[in-house]
Amino acid sequence: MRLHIVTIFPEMFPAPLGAGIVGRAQEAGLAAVHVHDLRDFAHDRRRTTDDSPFGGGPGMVMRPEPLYEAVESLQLPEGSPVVALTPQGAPFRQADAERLAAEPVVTLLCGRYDGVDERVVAGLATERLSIGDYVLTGGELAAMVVVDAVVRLLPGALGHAEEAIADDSFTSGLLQYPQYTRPADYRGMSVPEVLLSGDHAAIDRWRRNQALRRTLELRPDLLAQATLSDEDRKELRRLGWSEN
Ligand code: 9D3
Repeated sequence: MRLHIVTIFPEMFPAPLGAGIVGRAQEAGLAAVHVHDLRDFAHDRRRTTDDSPFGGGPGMVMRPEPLYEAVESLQLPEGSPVVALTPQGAPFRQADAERLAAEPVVTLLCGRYDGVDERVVAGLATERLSIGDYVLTGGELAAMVVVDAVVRLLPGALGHAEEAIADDSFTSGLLQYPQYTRPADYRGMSVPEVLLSGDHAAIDRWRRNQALRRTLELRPDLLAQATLSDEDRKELRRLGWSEN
Protein backbone atom coordinates (compact mmCIF):
# COMPACT_ATOMS: atom_id res chain seq x y z
CA MET A 1 0.00 0.00 0.00
CA ARG A 2 1.11 3.52 -0.80
CA LEU A 3 0.39 6.38 1.62
CA HIS A 4 0.80 10.02 0.63
CA ILE A 5 0.99 12.72 3.30
CA VAL A 6 0.71 16.40 2.37
CA THR A 7 2.00 18.76 5.06
CA ILE A 8 3.89 22.00 5.70
CA PHE A 9 5.94 20.09 8.32
CA PRO A 10 7.43 17.08 6.50
CA GLU A 11 10.26 16.93 9.07
CA MET A 12 7.81 15.71 11.72
CA PHE A 13 7.26 12.33 10.07
CA PRO A 14 10.44 10.23 9.73
CA ALA A 15 11.00 9.30 13.40
CA PRO A 16 7.51 8.08 14.39
CA LEU A 17 6.98 6.25 11.09
CA GLY A 18 10.52 4.84 10.93
CA ALA A 19 10.45 2.85 14.17
CA GLY A 20 8.72 -0.34 15.22
CA ILE A 21 6.06 -2.15 13.21
CA VAL A 22 5.47 0.71 10.77
CA GLY A 23 9.19 1.05 10.06
CA ARG A 24 9.53 -2.69 9.53
CA ALA A 25 6.47 -2.80 7.26
CA GLN A 26 8.13 -0.15 5.08
CA GLU A 27 11.45 -2.03 5.00
CA ALA A 28 9.54 -5.19 4.04
CA GLY A 29 7.85 -3.34 1.15
CA LEU A 30 4.34 -3.76 2.59
CA ALA A 31 3.84 0.00 2.90
CA ALA A 32 5.48 3.02 1.30
CA VAL A 33 4.90 6.36 3.03
CA HIS A 34 5.59 9.40 0.85
CA VAL A 35 5.69 12.75 2.63
CA HIS A 36 5.16 15.82 0.42
CA ASP A 37 6.06 19.38 1.42
CA LEU A 38 3.02 21.54 0.66
CA ARG A 39 5.29 24.57 0.38
CA ASP A 40 6.78 23.09 -2.80
CA PHE A 41 3.39 23.85 -4.37
CA ALA A 42 3.13 27.46 -3.14
CA HIS A 43 2.84 30.14 -5.81
CA ASP A 44 5.08 32.82 -4.33
CA ARG A 45 8.75 33.17 -3.48
CA ARG A 46 7.92 33.19 0.25
CA ARG A 47 6.31 29.74 -0.24
CA THR A 48 3.09 30.90 1.44
CA THR A 49 0.30 28.37 1.94
CA ASP A 50 -2.15 30.43 4.06
CA ASP A 51 -4.06 33.69 3.88
CA SER A 52 -6.55 35.72 5.96
CA PRO A 53 -10.21 34.66 5.91
CA PHE A 54 -12.73 36.34 3.61
CA GLY A 55 -15.32 38.03 5.81
CA GLY A 56 -12.72 38.95 8.38
CA GLY A 57 -11.99 37.50 11.77
CA PRO A 58 -8.93 36.14 13.51
CA GLY A 59 -6.55 33.48 12.28
CA MET A 60 -5.39 32.22 8.91
CA VAL A 61 -6.85 29.77 6.40
CA MET A 62 -4.99 27.30 4.16
CA ARG A 63 -5.23 28.43 0.54
CA PRO A 64 -6.71 25.95 -1.93
CA GLU A 65 -4.18 26.15 -4.83
CA PRO A 66 -1.16 24.48 -3.18
CA LEU A 67 -3.35 21.66 -1.81
CA TYR A 68 -5.09 21.04 -5.15
CA GLU A 69 -1.81 21.11 -7.07
CA ALA A 70 -0.03 18.88 -4.55
CA VAL A 71 -2.77 16.25 -4.79
CA GLU A 72 -2.93 16.52 -8.61
CA SER A 73 0.83 15.91 -8.77
CA LEU A 74 0.27 12.51 -7.10
CA GLN A 75 -1.75 11.18 -10.08
CA LEU A 76 -3.98 9.16 -7.79
CA PRO A 77 -6.06 6.30 -9.15
CA GLU A 78 -9.74 7.11 -9.75
CA GLY A 79 -11.73 6.97 -6.50
CA SER A 80 -8.65 6.84 -4.27
CA PRO A 81 -9.44 8.20 -0.78
CA VAL A 82 -8.17 11.68 0.06
CA VAL A 83 -8.59 12.24 3.78
CA ALA A 84 -8.54 15.73 5.30
CA LEU A 85 -7.46 15.59 8.95
CA THR A 86 -9.45 18.32 10.66
CA PRO A 87 -11.17 18.93 14.02
CA GLN A 88 -14.45 19.00 12.05
CA GLY A 89 -14.00 15.42 10.85
CA ALA A 90 -15.91 12.29 11.77
CA PRO A 91 -14.21 10.43 14.63
CA PHE A 92 -11.51 8.06 13.35
CA ARG A 93 -12.45 4.49 14.35
CA GLN A 94 -11.00 1.01 13.94
CA ALA A 95 -13.55 0.47 11.15
CA ASP A 96 -11.98 3.41 9.26
CA ALA A 97 -8.52 1.91 9.72
CA GLU A 98 -9.79 -1.40 8.31
CA ARG A 99 -11.49 0.32 5.36
CA LEU A 100 -8.37 2.37 4.51
CA ALA A 101 -6.05 -0.65 4.91
CA ALA A 102 -7.91 -2.31 2.02
CA GLU A 103 -7.03 0.57 -0.37
CA PRO A 104 -3.97 0.49 -2.66
CA VAL A 105 -3.32 4.23 -2.22
CA VAL A 106 -4.42 6.58 0.60
CA THR A 107 -3.71 10.33 0.75
CA LEU A 108 -3.75 12.31 4.00
CA LEU A 109 -3.98 16.11 4.01
CA CYS A 110 -2.72 17.75 7.20
CA GLY A 111 -4.50 20.94 8.16
CA ARG A 112 -2.65 23.76 9.91
CA TYR A 113 -3.54 27.31 10.92
CA ASP A 114 -7.19 27.82 11.84
CA GLY A 115 -8.62 25.75 9.04
CA VAL A 116 -8.68 24.87 5.39
CA ASP A 117 -10.52 26.66 2.56
CA GLU A 118 -13.90 24.92 2.24
CA ARG A 119 -13.30 24.28 -1.48
CA VAL A 120 -10.59 21.80 -0.52
CA VAL A 121 -13.15 19.81 1.40
CA ALA A 122 -15.77 20.21 -1.35
CA GLY A 123 -13.68 19.32 -4.38
CA LEU A 124 -10.49 17.58 -3.29
CA ALA A 125 -10.96 15.60 -0.07
CA THR A 126 -13.23 12.57 -0.18
CA GLU A 127 -13.72 12.55 3.60
CA ARG A 128 -12.80 14.35 6.82
CA LEU A 129 -11.46 12.62 9.93
CA SER A 130 -10.65 13.81 13.46
CA ILE A 131 -8.77 11.66 15.98
CA GLY A 132 -10.72 12.86 19.00
CA ASP A 133 -12.28 15.69 20.95
CA TYR A 134 -9.22 17.67 21.93
CA VAL A 135 -7.44 20.54 20.22
CA LEU A 136 -4.14 19.83 18.45
CA THR A 137 -1.96 22.37 16.65
CA GLY A 138 -2.46 20.67 13.29
CA GLY A 139 -3.30 17.48 11.43
CA GLU A 140 0.21 15.98 11.36
CA LEU A 141 -0.02 13.96 14.57
CA ALA A 142 -3.48 12.84 13.51
CA ALA A 143 -2.07 11.64 10.16
CA MET A 144 0.61 9.66 12.01
CA VAL A 145 -2.07 8.05 14.15
CA VAL A 146 -4.00 7.05 11.02
CA VAL A 147 -0.87 5.65 9.31
CA ASP A 148 0.06 3.66 12.43
CA ALA A 149 -3.44 2.18 12.81
CA VAL A 150 -3.69 1.35 9.08
CA VAL A 151 -0.21 -0.07 8.43
CA ARG A 152 -0.31 -2.55 11.33
CA LEU A 153 -3.39 -4.10 9.67
CA LEU A 154 -1.57 -4.89 6.40
CA PRO A 155 -1.08 -8.63 5.98
CA GLY A 156 2.41 -9.53 7.24
CA ALA A 157 2.96 -6.30 9.20
CA LEU A 158 2.59 -7.87 12.64
CA GLY A 159 4.59 -11.00 11.81
CA HIS A 160 4.16 -13.61 14.54
CA ALA A 161 1.58 -11.55 16.43
CA GLU A 162 -0.89 -11.58 13.49
CA GLU A 163 -3.53 -13.42 15.60
CA ALA A 164 -3.44 -10.40 17.92
CA ILE A 165 -5.55 -8.47 15.39
CA ALA A 166 -8.62 -10.58 16.21
CA ASP A 167 -7.90 -9.86 19.87
CA ASP A 168 -7.72 -6.07 19.43
CA SER A 169 -10.03 -4.37 21.92
CA PHE A 170 -11.80 -2.33 19.30
CA THR A 171 -12.19 -5.37 17.06
CA SER A 172 -13.73 -7.63 19.73
CA GLY A 173 -15.63 -4.67 21.19
CA LEU A 174 -14.30 -5.01 24.75
CA LEU A 175 -11.24 -3.68 26.55
CA GLN A 176 -8.47 -6.25 26.88
CA TYR A 177 -8.18 -8.39 30.00
CA PRO A 178 -5.22 -7.80 32.41
CA GLN A 179 -1.92 -9.41 31.39
CA TYR A 180 0.88 -10.68 33.62
CA THR A 181 4.38 -12.05 33.08
CA ARG A 182 7.23 -13.14 35.37
CA PRO A 183 7.88 -12.79 38.27
CA ALA A 184 4.80 -14.50 39.77
CA ASP A 185 5.19 -12.27 42.82
CA TYR A 186 6.47 -8.70 42.47
CA ARG A 187 6.76 -6.44 45.52
CA GLY A 188 3.97 -8.35 47.20
CA MET A 189 1.68 -8.16 44.17
CA SER A 190 0.92 -11.67 43.00
CA VAL A 191 -0.36 -12.97 39.68
CA PRO A 192 -3.94 -14.28 39.89
CA GLU A 193 -3.83 -17.98 40.80
CA VAL A 194 -6.00 -19.09 37.86
CA LEU A 195 -3.35 -17.94 35.34
CA LEU A 196 -0.83 -20.36 36.90
CA SER A 197 -3.33 -23.24 37.08
CA GLY A 198 -2.96 -24.58 33.54
CA ASP A 199 -6.77 -24.87 33.37
CA HIS A 200 -7.34 -23.20 30.01
CA ALA A 201 -11.13 -23.21 30.21
CA ALA A 202 -10.92 -21.48 33.61
CA ILE A 203 -8.34 -19.02 32.24
CA ASP A 204 -10.57 -18.15 29.25
CA ARG A 205 -13.57 -17.59 31.53
CA TRP A 206 -11.51 -15.43 33.92
CA ARG A 207 -10.13 -13.31 31.07
CA ARG A 208 -13.55 -12.82 29.54
CA ASN A 209 -15.02 -11.75 32.89
CA GLN A 210 -12.10 -9.38 33.52
CA ALA A 211 -12.60 -7.83 30.08
CA LEU A 212 -16.30 -7.35 30.86
CA ARG A 213 -15.56 -5.89 34.31
CA ARG A 214 -12.99 -3.48 32.92
CA THR A 215 -15.17 -2.37 30.03
CA LEU A 216 -18.11 -1.78 32.38
CA GLU A 217 -15.91 0.35 34.63
CA LEU A 218 -13.96 2.37 32.05
CA ARG A 219 -15.93 2.25 28.77
CA PRO A 220 -19.55 1.31 29.45
CA ASP A 221 -20.42 2.96 26.11
CA LEU A 222 -18.67 0.06 24.33
CA LEU A 223 -20.99 -2.57 25.80
CA ALA A 224 -23.90 -1.43 23.64
CA GLN A 225 -21.95 -2.42 20.47
CA ALA A 226 -20.12 -5.47 21.81
CA THR A 227 -21.06 -9.03 20.92
CA LEU A 228 -22.22 -10.49 24.24
CA SER A 229 -23.24 -14.04 25.08
CA ASP A 230 -25.98 -14.87 27.60
CA GLU A 231 -23.12 -15.82 29.95
CA ASP A 232 -21.55 -12.34 29.44
CA ARG A 233 -24.86 -10.59 30.18
CA LYS A 234 -25.29 -12.64 33.34
CA GLU A 235 -21.80 -11.67 34.54
CA LEU A 236 -22.39 -8.00 33.69
CA ARG A 237 -25.70 -7.96 35.57
CA ARG A 238 -23.89 -9.52 38.55
CA LEU A 239 -21.50 -6.51 38.36
CA GLY A 240 -24.40 -4.08 38.46
CA TRP A 241 -24.86 -3.47 34.72
CA SER A 242 -28.26 -2.37 33.58
CA GLU A 243 -28.76 -2.49 29.80
CA ASN A 244 -29.57 0.88 28.05
C1 9D3 B 1 -11.57 27.94 16.30
C2 9D3 B 1 -11.97 26.53 16.27
N1 9D3 B 1 -10.90 25.54 16.25
C3 9D3 B 1 -11.53 24.31 15.70
C4 9D3 B 1 -11.95 23.39 16.80
C5 9D3 B 1 -9.79 25.94 15.37
C6 9D3 B 1 -8.78 24.89 15.16
C7 9D3 B 1 -8.19 24.21 16.20
C8 9D3 B 1 -7.20 23.27 15.96
C9 9D3 B 1 -8.40 24.59 13.87
C10 9D3 B 1 -7.40 23.67 13.63
C11 9D3 B 1 -6.81 23.00 14.68
C12 9D3 B 1 -5.74 22.03 14.41
N2 9D3 B 1 -6.16 20.66 14.57
C13 9D3 B 1 -6.21 19.81 13.54
O1 9D3 B 1 -5.87 20.19 12.45
C14 9D3 B 1 -6.69 18.46 13.73
C15 9D3 B 1 -7.23 17.79 14.89
C16 9D3 B 1 -7.48 18.23 16.22
O2 9D3 B 1 -7.21 19.37 16.64
N3 9D3 B 1 -8.02 17.34 17.09
C17 9D3 B 1 -8.34 16.05 16.74
N4 9D3 B 1 -8.14 15.61 15.52
C18 9D3 B 1 -7.59 16.47 14.61
S1 9D3 B 1 -7.28 16.09 13.02
C19 9D3 B 1 -6.66 17.59 12.66
